[in-house]
Amino acid sequence: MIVFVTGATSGFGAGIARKFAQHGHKVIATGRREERLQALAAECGTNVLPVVMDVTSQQSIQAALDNLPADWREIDVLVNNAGLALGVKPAHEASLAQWETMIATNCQGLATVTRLILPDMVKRDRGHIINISSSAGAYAYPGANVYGASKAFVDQFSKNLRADLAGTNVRSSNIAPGLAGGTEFSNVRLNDDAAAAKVYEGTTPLTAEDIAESAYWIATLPAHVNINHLEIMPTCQGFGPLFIKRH
Ligand code: NDP
Ligand code: 8X3
Repeated sequence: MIVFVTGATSGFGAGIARKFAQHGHKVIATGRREERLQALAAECGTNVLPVVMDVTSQQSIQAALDNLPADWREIDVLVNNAGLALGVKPAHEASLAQWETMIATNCQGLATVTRLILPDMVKRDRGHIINISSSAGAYAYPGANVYGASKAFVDQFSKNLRADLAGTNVRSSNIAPGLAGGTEFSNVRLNDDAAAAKVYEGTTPLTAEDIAESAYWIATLPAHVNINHLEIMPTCQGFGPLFIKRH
């Protein structure tokens, strides 16, 4: 298979790229940090093609696709993983610029990459879109405001792709992970490495390898099987009570 992974410079995306490459698939590993992509390609060998791409720029995505070598063009699996949370302030104090970046990356970017890759999948009547949303798309928590809403977009977009792709052999799946450590997610969100490390203190969170395992399983099921939605949490994570203000 040819697998196109967004956000392969770190965390889940790098884990997913490694997993598919280790199993002999060709991986187009994309992201903004070129040196990370080069290191991944050096580690994994010729199965990994490093391609610099910013999902917030349609021009960058189009250039990445236009410049693919001839034998890397028939993308079988698109893993829409690139994404980020910025900040944990309540909505009335949050940064508008950070909100814009999250929407541009997690919603607009994911939709644009999909729109530019999907037509060829439909033409070939073969392909698979695997989106990475989050438990934050389904469960509200303080400070998740736009991040959680952007992941709810990913959940619903994944389902609506299923509706549009009905009658084709192109699959659409959504993975919604809960707390996952060993990635740069909290470093980016909090912009403070010490605070980021504290998020995982005393927990055994999900890992990039766990998510890669799930993505690989979803993509290698028989062609007639479509996993619509897969919610995964670490065993240490559960549900809290609804908040009640008492006077
Ligand atoms: P990381 O911060 O480790 O990885 C994020 C990746 O997204 C990086 O490779 C980064 O690459 C890429 N990215 C960010 N902005 C852009 C952009 N504009 N263009 C291209 N690539 C971009 O985090 P995780 O691996 O933890 O997160 C991966 C996905 O999983 C995200 O969508 C996140 O929301 C989601 N998620 C994470 C969870 C967690 O607890 N860790 C749980 C649930 C979901 P670069 O900066 O080089 O461009
Ligand atoms: C990342 C998981 O709980 O930090 O999407 O929002 S959480």
